[in-house]
Amino acid sequence: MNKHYIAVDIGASSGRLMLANLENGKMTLTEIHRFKNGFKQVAGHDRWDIDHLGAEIIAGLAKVKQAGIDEVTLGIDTWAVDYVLVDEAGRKLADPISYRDCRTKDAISELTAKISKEEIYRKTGIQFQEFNTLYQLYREDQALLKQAAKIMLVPDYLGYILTGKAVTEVTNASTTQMLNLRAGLFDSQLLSELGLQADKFAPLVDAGTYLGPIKAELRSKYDLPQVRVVTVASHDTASAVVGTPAVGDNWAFLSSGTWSLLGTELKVSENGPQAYQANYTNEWGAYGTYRFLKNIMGMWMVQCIAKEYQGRYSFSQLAQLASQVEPCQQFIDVNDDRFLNPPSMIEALQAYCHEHGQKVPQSPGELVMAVYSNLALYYADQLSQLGQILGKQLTTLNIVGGGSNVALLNQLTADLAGIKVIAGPSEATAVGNILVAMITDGELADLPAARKLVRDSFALKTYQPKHDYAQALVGYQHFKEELR
Ligand code: LFR
Repeated sequence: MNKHYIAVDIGASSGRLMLANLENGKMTLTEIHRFKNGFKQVAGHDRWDIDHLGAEIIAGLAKVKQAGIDEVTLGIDTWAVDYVLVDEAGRKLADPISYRDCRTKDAISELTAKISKEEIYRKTGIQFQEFNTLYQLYREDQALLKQAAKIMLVPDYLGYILTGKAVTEVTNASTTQMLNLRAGLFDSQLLSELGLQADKFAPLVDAGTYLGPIKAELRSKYDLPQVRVVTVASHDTASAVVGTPAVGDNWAFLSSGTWSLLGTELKVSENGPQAYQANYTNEWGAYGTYRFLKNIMGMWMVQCIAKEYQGRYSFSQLAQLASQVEPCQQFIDVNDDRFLNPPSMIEALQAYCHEHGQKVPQSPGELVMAVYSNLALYYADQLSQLGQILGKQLTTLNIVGGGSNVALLNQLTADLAGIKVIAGPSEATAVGNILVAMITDGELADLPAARKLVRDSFALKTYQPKHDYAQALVGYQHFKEELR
């Protein structure tokens, strides 16, 4: 009988349950349920509605049962760094605060006055981002933190409400910037800076660990199928990298969603001085790998623009309008902090261009082209830096995730970076989530076999460099130097 696999994949703007089957050596994916996600100001902070996410997973599972499926294996992945504080009785103490909330402003400089940046990077190999769990916990309400029996990262918490079993999965836990690269455990010095002990976290487990069956009471109350929950690579980016159809050793990946995560997979971490200077991160991957990458502002900027136009334009309409505008008309540092959570992205972009004496984009097409051009310029710049740090020539860029559907951006990236781009699958995160569950079940041998299955199952599109933007690249380099 065919086994059924479900990926619960929740990003910052939407979540979905995807059903996968293996047939004739190919994976097929069907979307069973989709729902919105987002944070809202509640009790003074931007918060996620975690109960809503739990309820949507249940609603999706009820649909699975209605489709006549009685037994599934399920994995959960979400964005990283955010956590739920849970009391002794297993109840959440508050809705989790979003990493985009401004509470962590200046927390890096405060904490690193006590323990240096170099030391933290040497220990963890993780990039400095104000939103890392380390700084969120540093700013946490101390009374609430004291009351908490456990600190659970978001996907671990969702697994916990389904099964009653609590773990801390390492691909996601590494993004806290609190794991020690060498010891493979929470770093005791960093914990003590926060006044915490390691037992505030559930035991660490690797991606690909069986968690448990869904609680019987949930099954009977909501008429759900039998569900075996597997702890997969619970960080969405870790799952996306597993689901990247890469071959050979000279590939880079770009996981393109709310964030653009650009990097490569390493077997040995790289936390030397160059990586530190460039603020590259060594997030732990499935099967002993590392995601050596950089966070780039990503589709978030376009999502915000689309929202401001109140749904008048779809993403493909925006891309169509942008394609009528000449690229690279202004240089913007897309990773400027002001774009992290501005009241208006359109105004933030326009103010940036105005301040830097650049042409101010006005129409939706101009705004989106300004974003796409500067994402692609950033990618090109980072790809050459990545090659330099690792001392190797990267020859292929695999773009995966929802953003891999934007042909205009794929071509611009191939042109500006002078690299072959292979786009797809757009559902790499759900695919990677399921691949780890399949390996755990012995349906697939290992990571190379899993990636071969991705290549055999999904249509990929290749973009070769076509246009010469040498002048734009030189202009961008000057601009970046001036910013330094
Ligand atoms: C992508 C992602 C990134 C992480 C950011 C915040 O969805 O997980 O990898 O840096 O969200 O959690």
